[in-house]
Amino acid sequence: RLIFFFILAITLNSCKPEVQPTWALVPYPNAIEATDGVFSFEKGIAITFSDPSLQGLSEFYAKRFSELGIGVEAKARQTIDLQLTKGDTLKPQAYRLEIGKKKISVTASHPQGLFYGLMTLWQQLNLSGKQVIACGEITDTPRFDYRGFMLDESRHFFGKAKVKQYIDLMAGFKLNTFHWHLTDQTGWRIEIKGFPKLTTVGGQGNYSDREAPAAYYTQEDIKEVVAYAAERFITVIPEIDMPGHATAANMAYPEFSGGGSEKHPDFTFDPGNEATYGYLTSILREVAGLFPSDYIHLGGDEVHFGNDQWHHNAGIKALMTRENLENLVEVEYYFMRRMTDSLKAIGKHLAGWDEIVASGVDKQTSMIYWWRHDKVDKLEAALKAGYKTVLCPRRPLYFDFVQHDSLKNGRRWEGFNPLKDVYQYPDSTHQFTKDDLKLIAGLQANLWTERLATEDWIDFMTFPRLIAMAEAAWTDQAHKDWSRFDATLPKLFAFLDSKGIYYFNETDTVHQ
Ligand code: TNX
Repeated sequence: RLIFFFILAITLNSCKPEVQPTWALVPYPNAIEATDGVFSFEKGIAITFSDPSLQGLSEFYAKRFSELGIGVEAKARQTIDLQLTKGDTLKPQAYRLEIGKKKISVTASHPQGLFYGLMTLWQQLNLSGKQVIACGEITDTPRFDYRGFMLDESRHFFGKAKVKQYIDLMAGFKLNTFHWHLTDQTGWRIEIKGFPKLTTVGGQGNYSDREAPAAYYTQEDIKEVVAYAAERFITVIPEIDMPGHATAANMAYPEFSGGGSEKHPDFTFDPGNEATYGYLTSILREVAGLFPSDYIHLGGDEVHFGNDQWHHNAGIKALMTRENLENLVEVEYYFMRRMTDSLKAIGKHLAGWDEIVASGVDKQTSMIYWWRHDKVDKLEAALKAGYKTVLCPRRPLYFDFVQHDSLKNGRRWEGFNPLKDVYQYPDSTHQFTKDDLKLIAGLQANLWTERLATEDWIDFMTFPRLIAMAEAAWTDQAHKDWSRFDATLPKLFAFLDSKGIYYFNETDTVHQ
């Protein structure tokens, strides 16, 4: 009996208290080592740094910590020291966090890495609801460089305040790219000074209400959002969809319309009209001036919906003869190559949906967004050709799809997109080779808003799935753990409650 207790005592002792529950972190870091003791924020902290370029970053976090009731002084016994290392092996987004009892050191090779290191601390405080955190060392680097979210504001317009709220939440979970779908059939949402009717006429109406007054972002609004995102190390990639999904623009300037089909009238720009290229290039020049991003997304999707009238277009016929193009798909590709040249002249690279894979656009600089999950051959073709590729397959990364069988408002297509599928992507679906992984930039969730008219609805479709995607994009396959993530959900829900975000909770009994 005595021996039994002796063995039990030894066993209990060797199973030191579980470390994991004290780290309330999403995305979960790729290496954590706990040490004894705690660091307390209770008596206030100082944020110290020697590199003057870190002033803005330290002020950003001084504000964040103050919001949590923590005193941030110039001098305090407890310090968070920010270090930028030169010539370190740390990648720009990586960070090292050494949490001692009196001092925390955050080290990175780039301010973005420091931003994530500090975000880890902020999140630990936020999700634990305490001002005391465990000591330890975290060395962390994202699995994928690109971690994105796309919002469609053409079908419904949500406005600056909502977009900033999402950008802030994205930053909280270390996402770094906001893909802003600003133009489509329903509405043109970005002011272009050279063509004012794009917004005053093309900005009218939304998917629920064709009579709604024009809603759009002025160039000042855009600059404000881009700066807000930049402060959070989020790149904003604008999408100006072409040659399809152009109906709103064509309402404003019908002279550049290539027509459409019965179901999708005026769906395309006219590739057979030389003036179209100049028109679109001047639009893109203004867009380029507003977004520091290397890429502008030119869509390129679903052109077949609207090219019925291309068969009868004399300009297109002449173009085909002149350029030796055999069919309308080649016309589409020709258009994309021309517009890529325009982008190049403006100093930007092309991003586009997977329809453009075979177009022959520059493989060194263009980026493909693979969305047609049922066409894996398009993904394979993109990788084989050597294109940098973002994975945003409709299943499971389209958030206009419902996330539970009990839900009615939202899409389904051979199934739907539950939280767990989002979390387990891409490992559940693909086995990528090392060479593939060199080309895969990362993951992105897309929120199309045909059926989502209100802020509550977009929240409900986005959360908590976006947080699951954030972990799928950051945390290595070996460190992903669905049950750990699932167990963190109550904390995440409390956090979302504190931000006034409406979300889907599978354990609720009543939905919608
Ligand atoms: C396809 S994804 C589209 C969008 C729709 C979406 C709805 C893509 C490149 N085009 O225009 O909104 O499906 O799920």
